[in-house]
Amino acid sequence: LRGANLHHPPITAVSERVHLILSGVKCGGILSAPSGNISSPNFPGLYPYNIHCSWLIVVPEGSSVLLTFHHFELEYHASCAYDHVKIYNGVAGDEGNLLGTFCGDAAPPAFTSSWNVMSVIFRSDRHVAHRGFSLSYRKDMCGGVLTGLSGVISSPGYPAEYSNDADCTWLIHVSNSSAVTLLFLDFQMENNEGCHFDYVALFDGPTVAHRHLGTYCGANKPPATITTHCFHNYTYFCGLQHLLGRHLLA
Ligand SMILES: [Ca+2]
Repeated sequence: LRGANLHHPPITAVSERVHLILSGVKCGGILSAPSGNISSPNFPGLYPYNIHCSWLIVVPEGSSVLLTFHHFELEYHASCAYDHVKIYNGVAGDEGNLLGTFCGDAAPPAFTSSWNVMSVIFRSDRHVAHRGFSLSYRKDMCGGVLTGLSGVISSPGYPAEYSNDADCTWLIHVSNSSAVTLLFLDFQMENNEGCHFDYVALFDGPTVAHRHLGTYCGANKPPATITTHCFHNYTYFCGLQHLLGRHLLA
């Protein structure tokens, strides 16, 4: 256990900080492979004191990042003020995109980013080290945010048949006063009346509560071209659940 005067020894603090900076443990970096692993330095040994690591995960645009912790053991503090892991939906330091700050022994839940960039920050202070953490990430099978002037969306594994129980969401985000035109190049899905099983649904906004543009499946194919008025500057695809048919390409 840490005592209050152990944590902030007033006389030795400066010399200790100099020593730790000179020890220069390297960590962090940019990860652009479709999957990978991250762990605290020295894992599964004790992590170093006074360390700051920053990992940036970047997967192809239109994809999202799925993050899963396998081991988590950091020094506990009620507000994680000593040692912590921070997860950002995007680049680090943008506190509006902070998904959570974690410490102690309770592993963070699995996270999925809402676009193609995710950041992991690890900090330790100058006393009390534990074994740290290990996690893996992978590019999600489908879904994501598209911000370019043009892009391609296809069902998972296209042109092969899509899998059962896929549930993919794409968000097309364009600048103010732009219209979005969707060209359906190929569309082969399980046919069922009402499109209750496999379907593609379009919404003019970031949630299913926004204006519904249409739901399509099987013989109920979408028109070759759909142009939205971009009421909310978003177009949102939702669905592809319980997929049994062939494939789709938009
Ligand atoms: Ca510590």
